[in-house]
Formats: sequence, C-alpha cells, structure tokens
Amino acid sequence: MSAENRLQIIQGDICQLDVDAIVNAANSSLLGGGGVDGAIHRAAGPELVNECRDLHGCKTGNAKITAGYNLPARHVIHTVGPVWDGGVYDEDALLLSCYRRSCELMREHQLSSIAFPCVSTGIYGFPIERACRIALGELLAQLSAHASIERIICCCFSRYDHEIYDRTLEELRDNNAAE
Ligand code: AR6
Repeated sequence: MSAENRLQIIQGDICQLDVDAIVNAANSSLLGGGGVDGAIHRAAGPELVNECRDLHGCKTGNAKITAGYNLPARHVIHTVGPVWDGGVYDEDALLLSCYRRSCELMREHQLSSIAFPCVSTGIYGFPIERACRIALGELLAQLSAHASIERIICCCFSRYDHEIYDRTLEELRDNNAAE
C-alpha cells in the first residue's frame, strides 16, 4: 500500500484509540501536565507516572516509550515538542525530530500502528499550519521509507485542526503530482 493510504487523519480523543502506540505531547519532566498529556495520564492511570519517573525526563525533540496501562493503546511514546518562540530557535527542526524519533522508537519496538496528536500546537503555541506541514511531510517520508509501518493516525482534537490537516495533505499531494 502507498504511503498515503497508510496515513489517516481523524478528529477525536487520542486516549480512545486502539493502536500499538499513542504519542504524548509531554514536557521535559515526563511527569504529566495539562492538554493531551493530562488526558493520557488520567486515562492510563497512576502506574504511568510511576514508570515515567524512572525515565528521568526527556530532552526537547526526543522521545521515550512506556506501557499504556489502562489505555486501549499498548504503549505511550512521550515526546517533548519545542515551545514556539518566533521560529528562530530551531523550533521547526525540533518538531520534526519529535515525529522522527517517535517513528524510530516505534520501529525499534516492532510496533506497526501509531497515533499522533498535533504536538506543540496547544499550550506550546506552535502555529498549526506550519506544524502540520512539518508533521505530514515527515510522516509521509517515514511511511515511504519503512514498509513495517502499517498505519499512522494524525488525531486532531478540533474540527479546525482536522480541516487544516486535510487541506495540507491535499497540497502535498498536488505538489508531488506536479514534480
Ligand atoms: N486527544 C487528542 N488531542 C488532544 C487531546 C486529546 N484528548 N487533548 C488535547 N489535544 P497540548 P503542547 C490536542 O497543549 O502544545 C502539557 O501541559 C490539543 O488540542 O496538549 O505540545 C505538557 O505537559 C492540541 O492540538 O500540547 C506540556 O507542558 C494538541 O493536543 C505542554 O502541555 C497539543 O496540545 C505541551 O504543549
């Protein structure tokens, strides 16, 4: 199957997805927070933060894996996106690295399906259109390069984000067709 057919864009709560791994948009302590991080910890139960304590944090742009506990997902991949600060502090490269490292971890653990939230675009303030182009570009590249990845879901929380993802995917498709 082509890369595009293995990429799905949905609107919903990532905590409800039955996949090998969901990605958490965490902070560098990995000890929980608000937004999707808070929702994942609440749904997974207290054992998740116990395992996270043993990970001793995570650098921006990197990712670490735990079990999923009470979630339908078997694992949680915790990644730390950059805080948006005008785009001149390597935010683009750090965000791309979140997606890349999460896919690398997934492959290292022989997982075949993964769901991502819109990392950094909530509390961390990364502009959604720009983040979306980075996310979709990298995820399509990962799918093309690695046949072992069966399914990637971009799980948008709002209808607004969902529309941006759909439109951006369309643009990327048109650009590829024109090349
Ligand atoms: N399912 C899917 N997406 C969600 C959900 C959910 N249940 N809840 C929120 N979102 P954010 P960040 C979306 O703020 O910007 C935390 O305190 C949300 O609408 O969760 O990377 C961490 O501990 C947005 O589109 O993450 C860090 O301190 C996206 O998830 C900080 O926030 C990301 O928004 C990280 O900020």
